Parts: sequence; C-alpha cells; structure tokens
Amino acid sequence: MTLMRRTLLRGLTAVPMVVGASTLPSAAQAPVPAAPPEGAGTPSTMPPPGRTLDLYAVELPKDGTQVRLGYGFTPETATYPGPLIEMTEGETIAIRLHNQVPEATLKALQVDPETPIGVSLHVHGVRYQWESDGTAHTGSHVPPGEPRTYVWHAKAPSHKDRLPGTAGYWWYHDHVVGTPHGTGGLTAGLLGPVVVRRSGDPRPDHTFTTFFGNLQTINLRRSPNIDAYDPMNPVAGPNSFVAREGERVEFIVICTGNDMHTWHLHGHSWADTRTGLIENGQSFDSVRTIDNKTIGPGDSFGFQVIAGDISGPGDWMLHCHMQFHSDMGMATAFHVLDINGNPVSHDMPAMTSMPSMSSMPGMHGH
Ligand SMILES: [Cu+2]
Repeated sequence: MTLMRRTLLRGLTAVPMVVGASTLPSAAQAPVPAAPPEGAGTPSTMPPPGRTLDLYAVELPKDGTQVRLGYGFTPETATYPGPLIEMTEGETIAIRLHNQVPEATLKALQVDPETPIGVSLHVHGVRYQWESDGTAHTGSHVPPGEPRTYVWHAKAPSHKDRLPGTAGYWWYHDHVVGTPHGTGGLTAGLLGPVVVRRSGDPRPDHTFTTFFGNLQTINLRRSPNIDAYDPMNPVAGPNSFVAREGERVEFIVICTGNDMHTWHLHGHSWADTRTGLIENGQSFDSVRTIDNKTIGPGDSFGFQVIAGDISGPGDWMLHCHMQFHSDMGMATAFHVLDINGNPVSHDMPAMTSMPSMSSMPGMHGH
C-alpha cells in the first residue's frame, strides 16, 4: 500500500455500510446520464499567477523548552505567527516556500514515523489545486533545504452561478510536521494570517493578528508575555497592538488547537460580516454588531475599527471571555494612543496569569 493510501486511511474508523438494497436502483433501472441539470455551474480555470512571494520556514530560538518555528518573507524576519499575506479577489499568486528548518529539528518533532521530514504550506478559504494542498498524501511538502511553489487563487464572486467570492479572513499553516495533520508545525508556530480584500475595500493603517490557541495562549504566548508594548516607545508590532486615536485598525482572529474560545475587545464593536465591513455604508438590521465572538479550531474572522472611536484613547483589554482562560493568561491589550500619539497611562497593572485555579469555586485542581 502506498504512503498516500495509508495516510488517507489511517485514523478512519471502519463503519459498516448498511444500505437497503431496495432503495438502490438496479443497473437496468439506473438513469442514463444526460445533460448537466439546470443550474449547474461551469468550473472556472485558474488564471496564471500575477506575482510571486518568497516565504521562508526557519527555526527560531526556543521558548523555554518549546521548539519554535516561524515563517517569514526573509529568513531574518521570520516570526510566529507568520507575516500577513494579502490578496485581492480575482488575483492568483505564487508562493515559493523555502524550507530552512534543520532536518534534525524536524526529525525530533516527528511523532508519526510515516510523516515525511519536511514543512508545507496549506491555506484556508482561497482556492488551489491538489499539488498546492500542502499535505503529505499529495506529496506537496518541502524537504529540508529545498523550495516548492504553491499557487493560490482568491476567487471572485460568480454572479452567474450566484456563489460568493473568497473575500475575508483566512490563514495558512504547515500540514506535515510531526503528524499528517501538521500538529507539530502548528504547535511550533508555523501559521500565519491571510486577508482577501474586495477591490475598493478600505485599507487599514495597522493589521494585528491574534491566534487563540492551546493551553490558553494568544499567539502561542500567555499573559504577561503576550504584550510587547513599551509605553516609553509605543510602536506597533506583531505582538504590540498600538494605534493612534482615529487610525483604521484591522484585527485578524484565528483559532487553533483543541479548545473553543470567545474573542472579546473592550471599547470597540464591529459588523459580524465576512470582511467586518458593511456595504454602501448601510447595514440595516440584517448584520449584527458584536464585540464578542465564539471561535473553534480552524475558524477565522476579522474586522476593521477606528481606534478609540467615541471610546477614546486607553489600554483596552483584549481577551478570551471564557473566564478560566482569561484568568490563566489569555489576555492582552489594544493600546490606543491619544491623537498626538501619546500613551494615556504608563501604569497599567500587569495582567498576570493566575498561578492556581484550584481555590476557585467550581474549579478542581490545575
Ligand atoms: Cu479561550
């Protein structure tokens, strides 16, 4: 049996197939295939890539004993989470992934001996062909020291087929490190955000990404290590969510791991749509305005707000609203500076994780 077959079949529980014979037409009765039913769509072909990005997978310094891997547009700028990949509906891009993670590191992360030694790039939401799936069973992974090109297409809406486009917030991640599901790569940090904009969508001044993940983490960190903000030098960064009052800020939220979370931001609310934007400035009542959203593993969403709109500057909490998650350190802040770029407060109490939950009512040990 080939690796591909074994990989596909492993993990599937055999379910006995019980089909009432009388419900199936015999060969003689089977209808002759005719013209496609009315309303059938016409599969589109993928336009050729209009641009090529280089993406590097590298090993980063360990976090304690935890191996960290990251993606970057250059090896030197690799981070976890990885960099934002932006597309516009209708666009095709090629991404050349270079695997610079040492073979020994990948071998050490290998849990399933049938998983190849390599890294990959698997994307959600946008379209790609089989060879760009980034999975072991398609062989679309990258051995150490080699490059491989993946092609993604951000499908535009089809008015003829009455089907939506791929505008919205998605993510990319490894799918082969450790297990055929890339669990080792995800745990180590091989993940990043994708946004597909519609032409004409407003572009934000800042985009901030939060991965809500295993063990009560945001971007694989727990409070107080999530927030890299320095009030003496308030500069926006991958883990420093800082904006001046009035700036347009985009948040991208992705859930990984094995837990459900609720993503909550203080002082701001947004439209619960694919793009977090409303059409023609009008939402009527068909679109909910929310400030808290439930997410499970694999989910992603995003939105734009004007920083401090009505609510003004401040160190606005951003946290999981499952109480034991926030108490365990799943909390950070969105720092809105005043209109001149000055922090409003230098003495925000540190949001530390609680050392023990065992004394809390309803909690039993930790
Ligand atoms: Cu949570």
